[in-house]
Amino acid sequence: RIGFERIHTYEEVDAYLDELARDYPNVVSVGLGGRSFEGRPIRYLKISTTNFQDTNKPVVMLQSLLHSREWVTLPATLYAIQKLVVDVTESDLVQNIDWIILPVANPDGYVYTQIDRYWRKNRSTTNMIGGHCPGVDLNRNFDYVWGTASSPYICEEDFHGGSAFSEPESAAIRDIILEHSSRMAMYLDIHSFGSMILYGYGDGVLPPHALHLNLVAVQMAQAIDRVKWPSNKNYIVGNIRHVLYAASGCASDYAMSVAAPYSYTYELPAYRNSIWFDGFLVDPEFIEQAGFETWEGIKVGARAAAAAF
Ligand code: 0X9
Ligand code: ZN
Repeated sequence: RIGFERIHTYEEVDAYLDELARDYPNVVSVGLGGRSFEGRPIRYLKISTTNFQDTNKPVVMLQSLLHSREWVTLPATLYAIQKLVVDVTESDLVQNIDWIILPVANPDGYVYTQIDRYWRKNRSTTNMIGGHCPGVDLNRNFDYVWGTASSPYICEEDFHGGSAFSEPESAAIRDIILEHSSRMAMYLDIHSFGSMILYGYGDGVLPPHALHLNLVAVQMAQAIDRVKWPSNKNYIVGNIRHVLYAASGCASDYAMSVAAPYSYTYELPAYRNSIWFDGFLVDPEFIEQAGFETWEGIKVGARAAAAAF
């Protein structure tokens, strides 16, 4: 069991995954997606009441910490694990859906944020010039219109890397997506902050089912708004390019293009007391609330995606 009084470290999460696999061997197993640039295992939870390998159930994939400074996204996926595996409060969600949950999508970056809190990218040194500017923005490194709305400059926060999937972390996520592409109904890449549910594509081109994407996102947003922290603003829903900015090589766009019809970038709110806030930092009293609110949205989205599967 893991608490929500603080945000846990990479090592703690890693140990927790093993603990779950030990305590719930019939529903939980741990997958190894490969290794990060610095060699850390990229491990994810597979949750299935039947055998994960041979079933036709839809899969919902949740992911957090692709951007390492977006700490509050971690308790959001851990909360989902808690509800699906430990509490099992909504048994239909585990009966009808298989889940893939990747809590630390960028392990090296996350470990590095313990000393440099605002680090966003991974820690790859491949492109450094004169020992400066490590790191690739993993959410610009996927193969969907790669390199068209991102930075070619190594020091920029949205540096896209040498080529699509040049980074072991994005390649590992690609492989997880592809392995389950035929039954992936929903992919949620959880980020922060801004209170938004965004869908592709990052160049502003809408997929044929955009109205469905929008409808399900609105339903998710409404479910969250009903229970949200009162001083936080309502969620905004829309195409990334239309409501925020153009972005290429995003994980959620890649997932939608090859696998999941319902694919979103979920931007959690900033959870702070002070109005002089920095939205990447999280006041501890909001950690469980963040998990709870996000879960309200995930439930609605997962049920809709599974019903349409
Ligand atoms: O820019 C990003 O990577 C995301 N915002 S963040 O502040 N967390 O960095 C939004 C990406 C959304 N992209 C697509 N839906 N394509
Ligand atoms: Zn992000």
